[in-house]
Amino acid sequence: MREEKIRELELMANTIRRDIVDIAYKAQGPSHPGPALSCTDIVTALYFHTMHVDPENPNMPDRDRLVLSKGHACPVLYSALAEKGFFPKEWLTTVRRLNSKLQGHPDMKKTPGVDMTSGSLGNGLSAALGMAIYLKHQASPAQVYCILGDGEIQEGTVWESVLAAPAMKMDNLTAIVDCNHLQSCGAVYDIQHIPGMTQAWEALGWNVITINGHDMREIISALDMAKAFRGKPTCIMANTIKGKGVSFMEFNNAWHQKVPTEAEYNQAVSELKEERSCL
Ligand SMILES: Cc1ncc(C[n+]2csc(CCOP(=O)(O)OP(=O)(O)O)c2C)c(N)n1
Ligand SMILES: [Mg+2]
Repeated sequence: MREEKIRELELMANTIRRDIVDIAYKAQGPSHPGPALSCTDIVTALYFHTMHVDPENPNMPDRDRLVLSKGHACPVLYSALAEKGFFPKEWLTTVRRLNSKLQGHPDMKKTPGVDMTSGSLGNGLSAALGMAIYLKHQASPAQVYCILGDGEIQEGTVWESVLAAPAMKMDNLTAIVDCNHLQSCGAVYDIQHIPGMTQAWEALGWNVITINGHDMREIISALDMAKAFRGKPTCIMANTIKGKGVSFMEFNNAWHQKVPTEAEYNQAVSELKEERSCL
């Protein structure tokens, strides 16, 4: 991929990070900035490089689908959808407000472009698998992507789909695990670490690719490989940093769902100040 395209994607990720910080400051209540910032580069690559979607026709039958299984990170999804043109950017100032189309967790009945309602952790991969089975049955070229948290995969329901998808050879399904090493109450390692997690997915029949989830070249190349891979679903293990991009939010789990003060908001915005080129 050309250097300019990578740079454009990085600048878009920066714009989306600014939106996330803005939402965190203006939303009615805590909006999970840390979890959104850890998967910003991945969501940017999906919407601005990989996924075939049409903002004018959000329900297009052959569109690629994204299930944000870690639904609490929805500010990143709302920003990407707004930047892509699914709805006006002004909506981003209404997150979590009464009667807003942008609620604290994604709602497919309220928000154009949201493919699956989520928020109750552990359910997204089964929904994504269901979509993949349907699309294959329709001989559709569409791909299904599902972003899971590394704490979320402690949920037993996730593993039913981890077992079922390879048995059904669902090569139109890509799971992306946002490995930021933290969950809401502390470090994944201290709470319920899954030893040999990569090998576990591999042993159960997945094509596993491990990447740095903030390196746009690695993300793009993994997504391209996943799309081309035949016979097995792909799992991208993305090593990330919770709060990535804002110095005082990085690695700091207080930002799982904290609202910034005015001074914190201003500092975050100044750290993310960078002009965006036209995509
Ligand atoms: C079934 C269920 N239990 C508990 C919660 C509350 N909850 C919200 S975020 C979170 C931690 C998730 O950690 P992880 O999956 O690692 O995502 P991260 O925030 O690190 O991106 C929890 C327990 C929930 N949303 N759903
Ligand atoms: Mg996590």
